[in-house]
Amino acid sequence: MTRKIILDCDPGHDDAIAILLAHGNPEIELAAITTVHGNQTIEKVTRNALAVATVAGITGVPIAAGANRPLVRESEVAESIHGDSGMDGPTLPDPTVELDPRHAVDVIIDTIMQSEPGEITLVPTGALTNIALAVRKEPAIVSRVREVVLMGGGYHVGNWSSTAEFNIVIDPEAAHIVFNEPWKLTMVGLDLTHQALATPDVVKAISEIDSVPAKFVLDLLEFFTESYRKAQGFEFPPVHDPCAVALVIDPSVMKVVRVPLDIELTGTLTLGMTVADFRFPAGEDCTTHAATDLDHPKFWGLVVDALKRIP
Ligand SMILES: [Ca+2]
Repeated sequence: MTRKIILDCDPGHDDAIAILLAHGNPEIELAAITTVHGNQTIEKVTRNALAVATVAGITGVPIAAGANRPLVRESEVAESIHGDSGMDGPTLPDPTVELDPRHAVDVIIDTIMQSEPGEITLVPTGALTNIALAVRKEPAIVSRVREVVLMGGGYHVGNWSSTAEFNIVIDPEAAHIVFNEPWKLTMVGLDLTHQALATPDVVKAISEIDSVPAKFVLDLLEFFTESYRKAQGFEFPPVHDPCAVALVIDPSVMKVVRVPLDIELTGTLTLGMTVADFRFPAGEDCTTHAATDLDHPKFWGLVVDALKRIP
């Protein structure tokens, strides 16, 4: 059975690789790609999503633009990591794929409500603004999605502040809405994604694939490696977003624990922190989960295999 996902993203180097993993893996069907402000402005990340779809030959998948700013706070972008375009490094083709005229929030709602209950999995890899707006506009989506598997947060470490991760802290109110709905939610956060390093053996395996999408990924990783070295002192870059897609493909790719999670909205030092309560074993009524340990070879094996399948 293929798994149908809506990928809500802000491409973004690692978002682009998440799109390619979802497209190239035979277990996943992309029901829609929706974009949200984040790594760059909504105009830039939407253009990037269309460019990735063009490179990968993705057709027949609705691609729609969403929220241009957080619910409450001023916009913030991650230019230090992703550059002026939001996806610096490769030469971006002029998109040949058309943008869906609907708002991303309506595409999310329409796709879920027109599918069977339990058919759609939401995979957000950016700020949670679109998902929060969709929940408020059509609360019935909460019981209809199979689960939410998101990249964001972290229970030990932040990257945009000492305790908060970028996707969460740029729109903490949206994250608060999404984490507190009673759907099954899995946080693939920094504790996990900082294990998903694009090490030299990974780059070598991708460089042995002779295709335009593989070359595109190499160019993305070259820029990403340099920006993570300069901005955050990583030797090899953590490639966050495809980890969430990988968990949907193969649950054995990482360990996940059930744990109560909530979003800090009032802390002076901890705004946007994803607070995990590890004091007691979580009860059956707890719907939130956190990813802890990655099988690095298995994860990158999925990415390389997907790239080999995209001509
Ligand atoms: Ca992202």
